[in-house]
Amino acid sequence: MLFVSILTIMGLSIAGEQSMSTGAAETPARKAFYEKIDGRNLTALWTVMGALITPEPRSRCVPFGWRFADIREAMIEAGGLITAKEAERRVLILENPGLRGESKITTSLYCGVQLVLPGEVAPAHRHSQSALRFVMEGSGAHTAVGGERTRMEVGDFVITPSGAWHDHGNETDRPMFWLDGLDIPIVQFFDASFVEHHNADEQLITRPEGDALARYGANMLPVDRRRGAITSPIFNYPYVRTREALEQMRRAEAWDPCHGLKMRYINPETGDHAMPTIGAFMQLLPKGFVTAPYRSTDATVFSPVEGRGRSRIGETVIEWGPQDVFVVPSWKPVVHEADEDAVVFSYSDRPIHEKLGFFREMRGA
Ligand code: GTQ
Repeated sequence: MLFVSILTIMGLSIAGEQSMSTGAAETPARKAFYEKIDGRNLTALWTVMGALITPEPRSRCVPFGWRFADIREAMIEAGGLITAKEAERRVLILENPGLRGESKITTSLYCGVQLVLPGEVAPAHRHSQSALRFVMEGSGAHTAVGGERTRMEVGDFVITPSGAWHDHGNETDRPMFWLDGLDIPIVQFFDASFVEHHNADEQLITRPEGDALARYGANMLPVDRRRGAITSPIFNYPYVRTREALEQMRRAEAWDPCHGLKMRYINPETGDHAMPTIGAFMQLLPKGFVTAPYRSTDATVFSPVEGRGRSRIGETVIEWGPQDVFVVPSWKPVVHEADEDAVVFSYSDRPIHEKLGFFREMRGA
């Protein structure tokens, strides 16, 4: 007898599949048994094993893209409805269509777009979650971390370490938009969330602007500094530097078939990723470049800074331009195609995959 069921196990829907991973049929006696043990909070492994231990990643996260113009329009409307101070953070969450209601763009990562209007302050707080900012529009609004302010420009990669006080402000005359990438679902999974609110809207500034970058981002380290922290001491990786490095490297014409030219942001004290839970990357795809198919276990969020093109993710094709956001789920093959020189930022949970031995990638398939 073919047993067809619709099961939802740990949020994983399996429709029309044999529920018994062993292929064992459901007899009346077995069914009665399952019902009996269910009342004791017991479940027979052989009825769920196939859904738990899968031959390859099966994710509810789906390929999807958001147009910046659409996000921007909604953000401006939000700007008329609530202040940054009242909201604490005026952010619209980019929710994966396969994960609605969970505040997730991938199974393990959060993505939002934050707006700070001229004259506003997003008040100081600190939390267990680590955050990255990727600047989308505006010039010169600031964030403060560790007693230092940094003014932000489009394409800058800015980080807020776990447990660090941070507040944002905009003393310019233009709105500022940035993408927020946080490890909220990871902290949630481990039930490890703490937050504190500062007694002042803005933290005390104790260091001159640019101090961290000079101290840690000039291929030198303070002489007596011995061991690096798990998060990079640099908290703004300016786009001008990143762009210049990519431009210099392109002259070598050493393209990776799957990535074009792809670099990862590092913690200069350890050589590891800049953040413990989130890996961040910037890649250059020259005009006309079509990548070889690539898949990896780390579901990845992409946001182009410059250029236009499209990405085929499995059967889904997503057209993209500057500041759009799209997501490639775990183990879905992706092919990128650049119509113009394109510079594309991305982030994923790769540091965790690597440390726990889960990371796998496949090139050309
Ligand atoms: O800027 O501190 O998108 O705490 C979500 C939570 C941004 C932030 C978010 C946050 C922040």
